[in-house]
Amino acid sequence: MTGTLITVAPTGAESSKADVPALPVTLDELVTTAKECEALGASVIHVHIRDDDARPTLDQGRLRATVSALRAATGLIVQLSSGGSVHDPEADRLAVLDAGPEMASCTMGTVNFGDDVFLNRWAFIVDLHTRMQERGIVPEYEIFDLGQLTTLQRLLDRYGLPFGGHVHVDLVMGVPGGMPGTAAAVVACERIIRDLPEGTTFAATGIGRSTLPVMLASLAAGGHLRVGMEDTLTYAKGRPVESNMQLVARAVGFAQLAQRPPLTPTLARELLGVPA
Ligand code: KMH
Ligand code: ZN
Repeated sequence: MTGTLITVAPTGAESSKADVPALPVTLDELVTTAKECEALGASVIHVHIRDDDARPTLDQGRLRATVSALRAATGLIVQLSSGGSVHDPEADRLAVLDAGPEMASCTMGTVNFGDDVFLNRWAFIVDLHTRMQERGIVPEYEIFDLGQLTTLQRLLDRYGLPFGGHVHVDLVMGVPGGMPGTAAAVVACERIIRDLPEGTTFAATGIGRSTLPVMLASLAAGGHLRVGMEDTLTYAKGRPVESNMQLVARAVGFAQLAQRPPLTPTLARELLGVPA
């Protein structure tokens, strides 16, 4: 498949609505954003949700309502974050799978995360992976550092392929504490990804100012793209991001220039092994 999978990560768990008023935090804001990003060319939405005070939450009722609202209003593949925020306990992160997403993220190791620690013990990773296999949820393996690709290899060797049989990883680059958001790091990851099961695909996102180099390097290396206000709040020097749509539109433009136009949600489902 020669197109580009474009995932939008519109909200995240790190930025506050007070600091970033354009961040979609209510269900209405999220659904509107999702529809507009789909119309522009996104095919997957990576979802973190907020409570009534716009604080990150993993509330089960809200997660379920979010999944059904996004599925009713769009054709996007709905991927819930099992990463949550650095403060969320493992039990709540595992319970995200109970909300019935088609996909969920699954981070492949512990990483320093700015001044915090994003904890992902091996036993927790195994739990997430095997529960997703049992429930028919397709994982996206989040990779914050090079060695986490080796952890993924070990996971697949010991516990088998994910539901759907296709392996898809997302390189989250430029987190303070993780791998750098550089073209050299994208290429280094791509070399290791070749040792993963045949057909493994990857997307990449660069946090902050690494957005552009990572996006260009990923396209050049045959990878896909994740963009959004979870990762990027500055569009260009001195220009705050106005909306998630602005970031998706830029990614679509680069993908078209690279002669790899955005995949529709239907083609994205085929690629990732997500049932229609
Ligand atoms: N919010 C970060 C601590 C994921 O969504 O799976 C973790 C994160 C990864 O965003
Ligand atoms: Zn996330």
